[in-house]
This record gives sequence, structure tokens and C-alpha cells, in this order.
Amino acid sequence: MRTERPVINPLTAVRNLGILAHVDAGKTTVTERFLYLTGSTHKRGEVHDGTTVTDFDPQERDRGITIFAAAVSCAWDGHRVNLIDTPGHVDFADEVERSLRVLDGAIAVFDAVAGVEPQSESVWRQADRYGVPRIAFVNKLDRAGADLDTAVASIRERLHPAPLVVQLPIGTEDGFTGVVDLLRLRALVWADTDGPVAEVPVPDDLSAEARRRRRLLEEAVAELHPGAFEEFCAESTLSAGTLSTALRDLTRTGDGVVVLCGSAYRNRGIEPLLDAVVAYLPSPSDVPPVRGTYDGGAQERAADPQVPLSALAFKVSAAGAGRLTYLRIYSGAIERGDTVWDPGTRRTERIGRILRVQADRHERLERAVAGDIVAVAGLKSVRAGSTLCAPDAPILLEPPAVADPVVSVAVEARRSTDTDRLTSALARLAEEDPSLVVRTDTETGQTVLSGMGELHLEVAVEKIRLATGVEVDVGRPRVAYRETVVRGVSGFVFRHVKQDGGAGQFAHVVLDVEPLDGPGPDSDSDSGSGFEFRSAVVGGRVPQEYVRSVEAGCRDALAEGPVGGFPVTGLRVTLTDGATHVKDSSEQAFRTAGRLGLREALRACETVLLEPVAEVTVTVPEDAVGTVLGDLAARRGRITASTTRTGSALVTATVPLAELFGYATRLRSRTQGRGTFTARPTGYACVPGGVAVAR
Ligand SMILES: Nc1nc2c(ncn2[C@@H]2O[C@H](COP(=O)(O)OP(=O)(O)OP(=O)(O)O)[C@@H](O)[C@H]2O)c(=O)[nH]1
Ligand SMILES: [Mg+2]
Repeated sequence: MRTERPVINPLTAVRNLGILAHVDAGKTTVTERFLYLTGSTHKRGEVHDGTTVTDFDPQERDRGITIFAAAVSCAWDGHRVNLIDTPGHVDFADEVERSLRVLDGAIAVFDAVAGVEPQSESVWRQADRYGVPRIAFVNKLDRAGADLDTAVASIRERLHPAPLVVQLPIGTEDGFTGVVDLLRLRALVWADTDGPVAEVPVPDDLSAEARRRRRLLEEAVAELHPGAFEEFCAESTLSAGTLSTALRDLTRTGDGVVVLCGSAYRNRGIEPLLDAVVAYLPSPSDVPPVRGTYDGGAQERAADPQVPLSALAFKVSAAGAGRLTYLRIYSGAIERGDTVWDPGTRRTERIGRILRVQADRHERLERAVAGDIVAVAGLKSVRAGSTLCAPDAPILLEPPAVADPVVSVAVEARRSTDTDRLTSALARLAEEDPSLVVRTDTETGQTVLSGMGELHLEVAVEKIRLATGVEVDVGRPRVAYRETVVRGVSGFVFRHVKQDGGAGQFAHVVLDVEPLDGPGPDSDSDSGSGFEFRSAVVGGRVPQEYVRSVEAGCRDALAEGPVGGFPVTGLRVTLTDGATHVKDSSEQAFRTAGRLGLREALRACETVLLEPVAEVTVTVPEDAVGTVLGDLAARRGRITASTTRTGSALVTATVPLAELFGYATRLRSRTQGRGTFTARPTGYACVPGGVAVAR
């Protein structure tokens, strides 16, 4: 169907996209087929054989899941497609977040049997936050029980009101052999799993259904797109050209989601998916100029190789070939030897080799320009989230959000002689993955590693063992508790005065402390998050620079709360009054007053302990539902829904994360291996019984 034309690679012929989905929907398999079809690889790899290009890490091959986002690149129909295959497991959601920050578009993959699964919903919302245009691919149409219409209904119900289906499957399950392209009203058929696609007339028995669905598509598009609406009113129909233009516009505005289908495993539906990427998803020049700041002023850079450089480092990898920094270049260009500026650290860096990344293989480039995603060697202190820009045209881009870790373990080298090696390996790991945090417990002196979940930490420790040979003893997992204020105080007076000879200290502050409004502890969002500081001081009774010191002091005080010494969130502090002394007041004195003042004030407030909770979705055979419900109740779970579908039951519950350690093993044994579950952290909730539970 396609003849390969040479890649000219102007900006309009580039697509930077990610593949997003729930675990196991088939992202890596779709990526693998893209590479095979475009001639980037000559062998078709399989996840279950551990032979795919993007799951190249030994742990990915062993576990059969994607852990690290991998970048690959291929050429299709005169376009360069830069692709990031992301992990679906919730513990690695931060890896997805960093990828989304630098992508212009995405393919959301769905399992045609399961439809929208919990993590597909989460990544969809993540992509919403970054305004990333998407097309949907309903995969696994060859599976028993696969049904495009049901999957589309679940997309409509849970993700987007306007899924625009552009294909009709030919055959079902094992007999799924092709699709009718509803735009061109032609059938695309794959005779065998290795063969090319053949384009044939629509089979007679599907002709009426294809026309009916084409009509539905026209109506749906006319309703959403003014240009198409006009044509529809005038002609009572829409041409394939108008449909295609309108679908492109609707994808880019997010008003509609084009839905395609296929079976990646059987190599069916992949060519049209690549065509859709090129036709509907935006190129770097279609997206708005990147925005940033510098010295308080707003800055903007167009996606143009001629303007000054702006680039965002979204991934750092220290493995194998030395330290590589993955960059999305938004404007300007880089060449080997260029000096660039990191406005975050205020340091210059020198660009070493520039590489086009093909998972674990690299192709050297002389130059990379706006719109490109490349890896660069030679950058020393750049981290994931850092901006790089031209030294004479500084701009700071907003880094991707980093989630707070929710689970921790104490780690210790089994042989004390390995302690230093473990320390440096941990530091390197945290540099590569900002959602891993390493700290030393002040009370016990233990090294504590925190991350997004049990699997995240297990993978991190295993990575150290594989890379360094250091054997690590790992403690019991613990969740990250927090504290919050439920009833505040007002007019709390604190005086910090030391005037017993020498340089004195004098700072008076008056504080109001109140809970930050927000969703209640049982709601789905991140309750109890955040800290706000305001000053309501009048008449210059506390000068501005001291107000800033008080704020800094208050932030210091948030590190340890009065209930159990856990971080405090979800509160607003207002400095309402204060007093200074001509000689003895200083920024230091006010910072101390802020810290000690808020610490005391918090003791006067009513504060509670919060623990992370997760939404758990368990799928089990119907006969095991009773056991599962009982077990969830024993884990302080609150059942929110329970439905059955073709012999299996789906139970959804909100469960404290602390109760989920070891749940995978328990569920397996209680259901003779037939139960599966996913858990998605949804926020914090009050701990009944308070601190006794946390200890
Ligand atoms: N029957 C069938 N199986 C498929 C299809 N696509 C993928 N699979 C299988 O589904 C399993 C998961 O596929 P992956 O490609 O690893 O899924 P993923 O979305 O990358 O998974 P994570 O990266 O772990 O989130 C593998 O065993 C694949 O062989 C398909 O179209 N049909
Ligand atoms: Mg994968």
C-alpha cells in the first residue's frame, strides 16, 4: 500500500509520539510491529520470548513487562516517527509522566476484551493534563471475547464523549482478518501474519454495515466540526477528504478521538495505524511555541531551528555506554561541541556525541534540531527535568511533575565492605529516576529508599545487584504517612528572643493556621496536599525580607508533624502580625521564629495522621468473589463496586496501601492463581486509630 520515500525530515514530517496504556494492552508489541514494518528491524520480536527491541533491559525480559520508557525511531511514508514505548504498570507512572511532557501526540492502546482498564484511565488523565492529542487503537481483536463496539462504548463512558471509529473489523476472534477503512470504503486484508496488507473491495456481506457506520461517522464529525457541518448541510454527506481534514483538526483540539483497531500480535491493523499517526497527530510545528520563564518574565520559543536553543532533558540513563541524557529539542539546534546553559543549576555544559536512539542501539548524528528527540553524551550535571538553552538567550522550561513516593524500605549492603558502593549506586539510581528518593533516617541511621510501590523498589534493588554485584538486604516495606490539620488556631503568638549579651536575636510572629480547603479524605483526589503561606501584615510591621524568612521557617517546620513526626501537608499559614527590634532582628531570627512558631502552633491545632490509599480492582472467577470480599474487608478495604461479566467478577475497592503489601501472593493462593488485580494510588485518607497503626 505504501511505497517508501526518502525521509526529508523537515519539521512537518516529524511525529513525536508515545504509546500509552494499561499494563499488557500491547504497547511494546505495537512498537515492535512498527519497527518491523518500517524496516527498522528485520526480525519480529515477541514480549514473551524476551526478544523485543524496546524491552531490552534484563529485568524487562525476565518479567515480561516494560519498566523503562524506551525511545525508538522509524520512517514511514516520508515521515520520521519518534516513538516512546511507555510502561503500563502503575509503579512506573512517573516514567510515563516524564515522557508525556515531551511528546506531541500519543496512541492509547486498549485490550479489545477488557476495554478501558484502570491504568488506561490514569494515563489518559495524565495525557489530558499535558494536552497531548491522542488516537486510540483497540488491540487484541483476535482474542476470544474481543469486541470493538463494547471497547468503544467503554471509551465513550469513561474517557471521551466522542470516539470516532474509522474502521469496521472483518471477522471476529480467530477469524479476524482485516478491516474496512470507512473513509475510503475499501477493505484491508492480511492473509497471514507475516504477509503484506492487500487492498480489496468491501466484501458484499459487510457493505451495508460499512455504509451505515460511515454515515454514523459523518454525522458525528459534522456535529463537532464547523467546516464539516457546512458541507454536510449542503451535500448531506461528507467526502473522504473533508472527513480526513476534520478528523485531523478534532484530534488536535481534543474534541474527538479517532479509533482504529487490529491485532498487533498477528500483525494486523498496523499499516493503517501508522497512516493515522501521520495523518492525524500533530508535527512539532503544529503545536504551540514552548513556554518558559526567566528572571520572572515569560518566554516563548517557536519550533524553529533558526531561533535560540531550548531543550528539556526528560530522562537520564547511566547504564552501558556511559551517561546519556535524553533531550526534546523545542527550538534551535545542537551540534557536537556546542556550549549550552542549564539555567536551573546556572552552569554551562558541553554537548558530546549526539545520538538517535534505537532502544539500546544508537546512531550518531552530526546535528539535531527543533522537534527532535535525541540522546546526548557528555552532559555532567543535567538531570531529568533540567532545561538546556543558548547561554545568551536563557529560558527555563517547566519540568515534568514528580510524584511523591508512597512506599519506603530500609536498604543495607549485606557485606559492610560494600556500603560505599551501595551508596553511590543509590545516588546514581535516584539521578536516573526522580521518583526514587534516598535518605538517611535520622532516628535509626538506616538508609531508606522510597518510591512509587513495592515493584518499583524491588526493580531498583535488583538493578543495583545486576549492575554492581552488591547484595542488598531490604527491610519491610512501609508507606509514607503524612499529617494534616483538621482544626486550626488563630492569633498564635510566638516570640523568639535572645538578648543575653553578644549579637541578640529578636523576632515576634503571630500566625493563623487553618486547613486548606479541598476534597474530603474519602474523595478520589489527593486530599491533604499542599501548603500555602500568606502575609496579612499591615503597616510594614514586619519587613518583606523577614516575611520571606518566616515562610522559609514554616516550610522547615512542615518536615515533622506533632502526631508522629511525619511531613505535614494540607494547611494554610497566615502571618498576621509581628514585631522587630532595631538591632537584634535578622532574617535568621525570623526564620527560627517561623520554624519554632509553626511547630508550637501545630501542637495547638487538631491534627490527624493520613495514609496513602489506592483504588484496587480485582478480577476473579465468580465462585471466588466471597473470599475476595472478605479478604478486602479484613484489609480495611471499602468496596465501591462489584460487577460480573461473562463468568468473572470485577470488584473495586479503596484500600489503604499499607494493607496491600503481599496482596498479590495472597490473592493468587486464595483463588488458585485465577485472580488478578491492579492498584492505583488515589490520595490520602485519615488513619483510624491514628499513630498506633503507623508504628
Ligand atoms: N492475542 C493477542 N495478544 C497480544 C496482542 N498484542 C500483544 N499481545 C500479548 O499481550 C502480552 C502483553 O503485550 P505487551 O506488548 O508486552 O504489552 P505492554 O502494553 O507493552 O505491557 P507493559 O509494557 O508491561 O505495560 C504479550 O504476551 C503479547 O504477546 C494481540 O494483538 N493479540
Ligand atoms: Mg510494554
